[in-house]
Amino acid sequence: MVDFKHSVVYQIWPRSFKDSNNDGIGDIQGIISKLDYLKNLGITCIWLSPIYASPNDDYGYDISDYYAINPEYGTMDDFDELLLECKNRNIDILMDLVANHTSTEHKWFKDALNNPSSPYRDFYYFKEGVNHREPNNWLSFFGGSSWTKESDNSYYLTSFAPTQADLNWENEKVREEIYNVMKFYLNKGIRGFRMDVINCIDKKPGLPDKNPNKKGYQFPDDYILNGPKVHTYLKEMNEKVMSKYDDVITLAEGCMVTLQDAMNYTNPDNKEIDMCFHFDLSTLGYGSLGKYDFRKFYRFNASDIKSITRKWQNAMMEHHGYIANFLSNHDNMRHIERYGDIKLYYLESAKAFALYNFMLYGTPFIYQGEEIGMTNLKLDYHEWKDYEAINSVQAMHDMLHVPLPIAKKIGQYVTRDNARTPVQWSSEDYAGFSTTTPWIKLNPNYTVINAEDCIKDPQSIYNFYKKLIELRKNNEALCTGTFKELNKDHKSILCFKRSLGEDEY
Ligand code: ISL
Ligand code: CA
Repeated sequence: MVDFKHSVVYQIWPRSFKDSNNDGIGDIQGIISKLDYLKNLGITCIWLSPIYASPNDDYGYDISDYYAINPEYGTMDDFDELLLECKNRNIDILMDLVANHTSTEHKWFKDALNNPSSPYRDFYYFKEGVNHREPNNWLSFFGGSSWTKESDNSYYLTSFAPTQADLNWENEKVREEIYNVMKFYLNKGIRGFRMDVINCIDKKPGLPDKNPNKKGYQFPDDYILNGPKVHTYLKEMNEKVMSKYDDVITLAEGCMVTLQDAMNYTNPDNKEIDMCFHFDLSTLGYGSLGKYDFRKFYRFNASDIKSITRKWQNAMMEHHGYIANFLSNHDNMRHIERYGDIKLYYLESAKAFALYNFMLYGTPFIYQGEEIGMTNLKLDYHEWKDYEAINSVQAMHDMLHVPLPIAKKIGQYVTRDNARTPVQWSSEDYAGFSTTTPWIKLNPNYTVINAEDCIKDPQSIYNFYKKLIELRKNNEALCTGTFKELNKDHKSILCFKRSLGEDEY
């Protein structure tokens, strides 16, 4: 067992990790078959993106039953087997806790919808419309209104996809239900949770219009992000759930966490959670409306990376908060191309950024495939699977009057599908991921970029990651030592020192 400051976490997005029964969809038995690969890489912990029952409108982030495994991925027995096989190898598991919303297919929501006196209506935000319009002007994260119509003049809040209904955390029964889910999986032996958009669970009371004088949908920003009660709920969750178990690891995900929010969530004195992601790197070059706001042309330079690094590292030194560091995940194009240059410097890009991520203070996360240098695949519009991309392209067209061909080009560049193509295990047919056509297009470069070849080549990206992980695991200074930047004013070189006592890197 390894504590969170000494963990090295590997994110698995199960649908594209490894298919065991050759239906083209990754699954739990597929994960089990690759545990030795992960053990060999040296990781200590897996973060499993959602594997619960789901209609898959948002690939598992729309949960229809927290207590059931998506049959495409296997059964609860398969999951128990995964737990056991991980335990045998001293690998921890973090599950994804998606508690800001459920799928509209969840039995709570269905009851709320079908039965006017259902107690579950208060599990969600149902509200009357205003002047034949939505109850307020909030913009959804995925484009368009945050409200979905129930009937003529009644709506429910859906801050992400229209089939992801926001849960009302004011209702203490909702909180109890979520705590029960957490206990169910902790009792099975998982180590903890990565908490999906957990900074979104406190909505501004009364749900008022954002910027009421402006026209069109407005991003609700501080009306739904990092509200004061997020802290209240996390403290309660800690008291009722985490504190009852030994060594639980918790990680908050949520876009637009400010430095102060993050420090407050993770300061151990506050008894909330252990660590937090920030998105300052992944949102570099975005306009104020987020990923699909192309008005800054996704441009940035080395100084931007330096100042973001400085800001977060220094904050942790000063405020006793703690972050997890990542470069790629299932929500963004792969970083090797976003921050690096694969035409001129393929290996160098992968290695330089890996070195950066592993030498920082904060727990390093790896996203499946980055350790073998997988790249983005520019999928044609008709091949897209990502709801966010499909809807945002439409929203760019409708709201900002961007011509569709241009909107699609932007979508192709930033779509989450880029990071969701199947993991390239070998140069065999279907990249050794499956023996049939996968659910999403496979990157044809698997003949040259694949795990099997990487493992054999001592100079490969994979072997570089392996060395970095080993280095980090065996050197306390790299895990808990201080951070000090050395050449602050240099325009392009980032240089810093990690130290603990005499030990300096
Ligand atoms: O992708 C983003 C920024 O690049 C974010 O806006 C992202 O949508 C946000 O951080 C929330 O992501 C999480 O919750 C979503 C789900 O679709 C994502 O996959 C998940 O990581 C809703 O559950
Ligand atoms: Ca399968």
